[in-house]
Amino acid sequence: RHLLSLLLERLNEPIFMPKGDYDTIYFRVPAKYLHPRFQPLTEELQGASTGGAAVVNLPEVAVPELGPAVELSRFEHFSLFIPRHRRMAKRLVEIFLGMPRYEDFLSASAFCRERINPYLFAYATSVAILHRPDTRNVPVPNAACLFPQKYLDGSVFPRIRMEANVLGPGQREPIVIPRDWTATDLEPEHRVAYFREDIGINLAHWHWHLVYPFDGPRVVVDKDRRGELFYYFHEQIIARFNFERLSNHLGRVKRFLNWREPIPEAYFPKLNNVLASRVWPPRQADARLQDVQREDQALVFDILDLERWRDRIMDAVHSRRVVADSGETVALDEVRGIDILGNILESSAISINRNLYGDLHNFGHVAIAFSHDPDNRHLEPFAVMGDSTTAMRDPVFYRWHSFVQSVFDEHKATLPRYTVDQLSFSGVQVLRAEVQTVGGTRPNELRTHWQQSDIDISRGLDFAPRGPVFVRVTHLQHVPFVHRIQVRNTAGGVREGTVRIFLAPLMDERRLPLSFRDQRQLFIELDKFRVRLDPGVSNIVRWHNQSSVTIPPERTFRNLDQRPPGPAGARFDYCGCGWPQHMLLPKGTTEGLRAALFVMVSDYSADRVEQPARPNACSDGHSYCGLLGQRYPDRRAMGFPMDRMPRPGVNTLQDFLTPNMAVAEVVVRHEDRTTPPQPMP
Ligand code: CUO
Repeated sequence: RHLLSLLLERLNEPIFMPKGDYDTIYFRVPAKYLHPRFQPLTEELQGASTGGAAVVNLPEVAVPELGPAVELSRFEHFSLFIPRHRRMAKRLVEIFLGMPRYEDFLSASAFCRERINPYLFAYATSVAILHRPDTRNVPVPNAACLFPQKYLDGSVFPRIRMEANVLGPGQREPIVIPRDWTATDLEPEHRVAYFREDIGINLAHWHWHLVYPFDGPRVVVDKDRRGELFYYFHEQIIARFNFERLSNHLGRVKRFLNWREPIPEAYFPKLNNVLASRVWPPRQADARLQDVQREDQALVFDILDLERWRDRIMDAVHSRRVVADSGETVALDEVRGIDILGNILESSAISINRNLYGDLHNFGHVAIAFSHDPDNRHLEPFAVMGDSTTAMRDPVFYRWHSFVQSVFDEHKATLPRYTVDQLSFSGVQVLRAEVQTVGGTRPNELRTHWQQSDIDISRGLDFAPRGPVFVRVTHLQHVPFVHRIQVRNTAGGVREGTVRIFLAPLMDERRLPLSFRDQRQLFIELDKFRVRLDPGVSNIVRWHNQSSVTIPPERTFRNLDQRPPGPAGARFDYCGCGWPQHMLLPKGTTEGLRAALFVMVSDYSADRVEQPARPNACSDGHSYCGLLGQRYPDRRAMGFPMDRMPRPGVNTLQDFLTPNMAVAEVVVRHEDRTTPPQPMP
């Protein structure tokens, strides 16, 4: 087990308490590292027997001034959306990145662990692990294992403590969390709660924001096309959520446009902040946003500020240029426009002009998150929308992000349409595309059902007996399937192509055919990969779990440092960013939801990005996450070829097709059965 991971476990227990699943590691640190409350114990601790546990002596390092990072108490929530917290996180990340050697980083972490808010500490340490060259092979611990209280029903914890205190590791049984634990179907939005509250989806979102922080030292923020990836990842989340809604007879999400109107969607998260023994505040139906006056968070802004930023950004989009901080005008063109706009709108620390365009998306999260107590009169912390770990649970997340997407769409609508020439791949035709479900009798039928998985949350349980304690959750799953694609190459030589596979619903909420204009925005990416095309006909076979969108289930449900490391660069590298495999497909319906499977093979010589191959670049989920420490591995605009308005004369998906594309009609059929937990590596 990795020492850094041990430092991130059970963060309310002081460092000198034994670590590891069975108390096998004991950290001995300089007395001055300890919390002042525990320093009188120093002598006792130095002489104490470690009961056979391995002792790790951490050398004393000179830790620079922690500055603002110590201002957040142990018992508060931490959120990057709040500028005061961003400054704390930035300072801490700077300190960790600045430690010359790995051992110094480890020791500085131990020092900070005793003084810093646990969520802030875990965030900064995880960012540093991802960005230090010497910790490339260190797994970033699974946040659901460290902080189960941000993912699981609060009522689990007393039950699990009882289990762990009374029964030994061999006798414990998983605590079963039912599928419906936050609401009932009286609330229509609850029909898609399994998506909003999915552990894997929430982990993917948390991890994405860990890999692409919008604030922090420049090396952490300033990454290739990060603004565009912010656009694309969230665009895909909305498309996937809409697909899920159509699978449950709900209309597509309504954008949250008028911020003075009440929000009809309520949300009662039932999460406990066990570190602080506080619940996450709910939001009643018809709550209204108000001006935020949270002096406690050094945070004061008005709804009018949001509206002003929105209008300025819209002006920029429609005039196709932005004004940089320096006063210089920069075009929002087809190459860099979306990236510049993404950084402005989010906003990130590399926004071209934060004074003018503000911090719209982040402050929208904050305004919604404080709607229950905007001036701190009740001393309530922010709600789930205030933390990227929990934000996706709330129905309003999707309404807010649909608004954000609509600004990006306005920009995309100003760009030239793709011409037939830009879409084609000369000499290459896709003859046929289909999917085959394992055990299925008909082609082009995808199948989903429910499945249980166990997750060990013992590392998130402070002051509890050691050894694994499992909770059993129920989530969506699909039956394994394979893509079969037939491609003919008559170009007169070997060619290389990029296969791009998308899926979109065929019918809208009224069960009428979707126009291509609308359907275009509902395509979810299923896979993208490179192929070699020999002259003649190639038969391409691609499995569901090879998808460039997803990560394998063990990365969602396991803390990966528990398993023996695989060969470097192998499939089981330690990267948690990516969509969970079990949520690759929408649920579909019992009668079978009709959908369009779209397959395109583009010319790899135009897609290719020149860069040295690098082991452990976290390549599994690259469609939504890019490659760690490298450029985004596809030169085309993200979402290509569905990202722009279609050329004139194209009214249907069929009209859109060029010979290197094919469409198959598929159905996604859901069976209401639940399978037991599957063994994982
Ligand atoms: Cu991911 Cu709003 O950006 O939560």
